[in-house]
Amino acid sequence: MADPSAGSVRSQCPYCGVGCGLELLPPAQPGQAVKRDAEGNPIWTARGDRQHPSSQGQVCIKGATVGETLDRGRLRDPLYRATLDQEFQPVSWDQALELLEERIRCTLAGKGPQAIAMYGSGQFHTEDYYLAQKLLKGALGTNNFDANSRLCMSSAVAGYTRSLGSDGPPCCYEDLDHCSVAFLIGTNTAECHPVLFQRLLKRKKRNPKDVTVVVVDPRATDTTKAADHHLAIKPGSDLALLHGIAHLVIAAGGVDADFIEEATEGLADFAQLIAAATPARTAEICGIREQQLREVATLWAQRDRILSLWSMGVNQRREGTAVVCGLINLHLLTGQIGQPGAGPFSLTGQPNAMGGREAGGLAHLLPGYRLVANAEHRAEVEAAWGFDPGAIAPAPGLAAWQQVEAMERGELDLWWVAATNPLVSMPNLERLKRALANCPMVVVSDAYADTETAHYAHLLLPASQWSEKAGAMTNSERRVTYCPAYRPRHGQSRPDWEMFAELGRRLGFERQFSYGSAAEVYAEFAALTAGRVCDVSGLSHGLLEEHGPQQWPFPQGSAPSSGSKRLYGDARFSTPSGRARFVADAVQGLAEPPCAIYPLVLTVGRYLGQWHTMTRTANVARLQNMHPEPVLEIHPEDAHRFGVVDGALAAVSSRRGSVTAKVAVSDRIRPGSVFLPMHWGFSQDNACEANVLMHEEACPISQQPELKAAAVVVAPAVSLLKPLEQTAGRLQRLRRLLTQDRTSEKAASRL
Ligand SMILES: Nc1nc2c(c(=O)[nH]1)N[C@H]1C(S)=C(S)[C@@H](COP(=O)(O)OP(=O)(O)OC[C@H]3O[C@@H](n4cnc5c(=O)[nH]c(N)nc54)[C@H](O)[C@@H]3O)O[C@H]1N2
Ligand SMILES: Nc1nc2c(c(=O)[nH]1)N[C@H]1C(S)=C(S)[C@@H](COP(=O)(O)OP(=O)(O)OC[C@H]3O[C@@H](n4cnc5c(=O)[nH]c(N)nc54)[C@H](O)[C@@H]3O)O[C@H]1N2
Ligand code: SF4
Ligand SMILES: [Mo]
Repeated sequence: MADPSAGSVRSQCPYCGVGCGLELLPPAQPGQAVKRDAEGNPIWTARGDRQHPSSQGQVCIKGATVGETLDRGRLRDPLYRATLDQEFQPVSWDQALELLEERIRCTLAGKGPQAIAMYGSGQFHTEDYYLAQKLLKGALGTNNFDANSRLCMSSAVAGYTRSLGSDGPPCCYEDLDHCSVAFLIGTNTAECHPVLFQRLLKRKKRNPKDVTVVVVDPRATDTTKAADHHLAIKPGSDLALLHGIAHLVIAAGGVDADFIEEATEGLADFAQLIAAATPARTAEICGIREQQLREVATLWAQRDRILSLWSMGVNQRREGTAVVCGLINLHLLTGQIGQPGAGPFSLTGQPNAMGGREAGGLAHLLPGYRLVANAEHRAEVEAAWGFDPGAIAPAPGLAAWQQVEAMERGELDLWWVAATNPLVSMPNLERLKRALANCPMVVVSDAYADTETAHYAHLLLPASQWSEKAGAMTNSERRVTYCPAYRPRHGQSRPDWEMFAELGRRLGFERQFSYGSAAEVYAEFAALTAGRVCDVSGLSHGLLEEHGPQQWPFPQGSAPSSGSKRLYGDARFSTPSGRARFVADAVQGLAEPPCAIYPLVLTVGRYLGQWHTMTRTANVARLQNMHPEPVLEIHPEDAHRFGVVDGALAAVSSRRGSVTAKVAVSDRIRPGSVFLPMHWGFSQDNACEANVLMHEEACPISQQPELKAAAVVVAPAVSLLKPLEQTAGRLQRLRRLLTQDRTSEKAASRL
């Protein structure tokens, strides 16, 4: 019998940061009809790759259906309009790049490089990220490159750096098999990192006593179903909780004195700070019973092999960095780091958020975990890139929301948005929309046509996406996977890195931007990481293709599969003294606490079957059927108090605006809190622009906005409030835009 997997290819799933291995089978399988999506496009079938060490053949519903998302609704040609009230017209790539080049030259000669900014994405491949850095930070002389990772991982980056001296998650997925306590804080792992959650759940089901699961989340979620202890704390009280646990660990003598003595500094200040974090006070601030707190603190004091996992419930806070450091403090106090089953493990959100950090993908970073503010680092990168000394500006560039504020003040001439959809995902959306009106040129490179951000663009550049371009991605456990181009590029689309390289050449940097392939780009990046914490100088596309995914550090000359599972096994950290630091931050709480007018705390998160702004997942019937609409979760007491009824509509209002959504009354959420999903932007049927309600106040250290909490009020509504953008004019324009693409005619007719 013919091998059913003949001609299959291996890659990393392009959705979440678990980074599962996928095996992709061509549309035509021996003896079977060609598989097609609802519009007749041939589709590749995805299944778990058994050879991938991170996921060992497992896959969730998003990964399994990714093949159905790759053709529908795609942007096919470059499109341009001089002003937002005009219709888009197709232009050639040559014209599109000339427009960009002209704008850049004109801005450089006028306002200078600071008037140019790019907002990129953890969904870039590493090669895209790397060349975006080189173009903006090296060639143009502006550090105004930031990414949606600012909304996602920047508190983790800042927290690791403050506590351990460098970014870099020290753990690996195998730790889920070894830990005696899994401490899940601010993560709905079951829905957002499903394959990791299943790995833990399987172990728990096999032998419930083998691992104790603690979940800290104001809501009961699918994740809390596995919990031995669910601490449903008040939103934003995590730091108080962590300090309270530390207080009890010290009181119980549960500290690892040898580890503290040999490997840490700063305990005295920290111990002094948390002396006031008594159990009674902590339980009150967190809104939990003292007994619950004591039980969980006893685990920290007594158990070995404690693994903590966290994501957005921690990072997306005005005190996000402080909470990350507060969690690392507990690991330092108990010596739970660098050993099997132990350590502070941030689960990255996007498939290549990690690669982005390695490639310098935030406004204060340079490739190889280097810092813009460090003169030596700048000189190393300038020399490697072949730019004059001083080419890289010495100050960090504008972080994501600072770019918006700069537009508001009329200081940006060009805002280039690539592989992210900020008109859904950024906070304070109405303010963002107003700011955009002040920017003379907004460029959007996206794989799909009907993104909300496209409505605010002058120039749309069609991007080839995962499966159409070769590149590397790094998952949460520092494992790099080669992702081959196995399908033809859609329409006239081009990989992001190719756009950046061609623009670099057009701007006169022929030598710096001439590459024959993505493999050459990767080779240059990899060489630049030699000797750094995230050393991948021994990796290449060729090695990854031949030997499969590899974990870093992987210095030049390393043998395949010799990458380190864990960092800091020797208890030497990346600080100048080699010691990890206790960080003593006082508790602040929410930036916008509830008040008499807005008495509820809204939190915004995710559903298992939807991915962010739904440009891909809305195309899959199975996923749409799982989550046909956005739903407001509210506790029965609050529903009664505000007069809203299960299944009816409610208006949710904050200081910044209102949205409507269907109500689900549920005692799974804490009284005083309500929940909305982030997914439904204004161009979706059932639009519910949750981020209209959210504020932009951010952690002062990481600049990550508090996207997990805003003060709101809820009231019954009689009809769905349609976002302003859903007017006939805009929809008609979008319909034309979509029909540029033959395969999307049906999508357009749905509008
Ligand atoms: N299905 C799916 N999976 C995804 C994504 C997706 O869009 N869809 N996106 C990926 C990306 S980029 C990311 S960043 C991750 C995000 O992954 P997660 O962080 O797990 O997901 P969220 O739903 O944003 O938020 C997690 C939880 O934080 C809780 N929370 C809210 N406020 C607080 C608080 O004050 N304290 C605590 N302790 N918890 C709080 C919420 O109730 C929620 O259950 O998911 C990744 N995986
Ligand atoms: N209130 C609230 N807001 C949030 C969050 C939250 O929890 N609460 N989460 C935040 C977080 S953690 C994140 S990560 C963001 C996510 O928010 P976004 O980044 O805005 O979400 P996506 O829908 O993933 O956007 C990715 C875009 O890139 C396009 N794309 C896909 N592949 C490619 C490619 O190869 N090249 C190019 N050029 N384009 C491509 C897709 O079509 C899509 O338009 O949202 C943030 N916003
Ligand atoms: S768990 Fe994440 S990486 Fe794995 S298949 Fe699902 S979406 Fe893809
Ligand atoms: Mo994210």
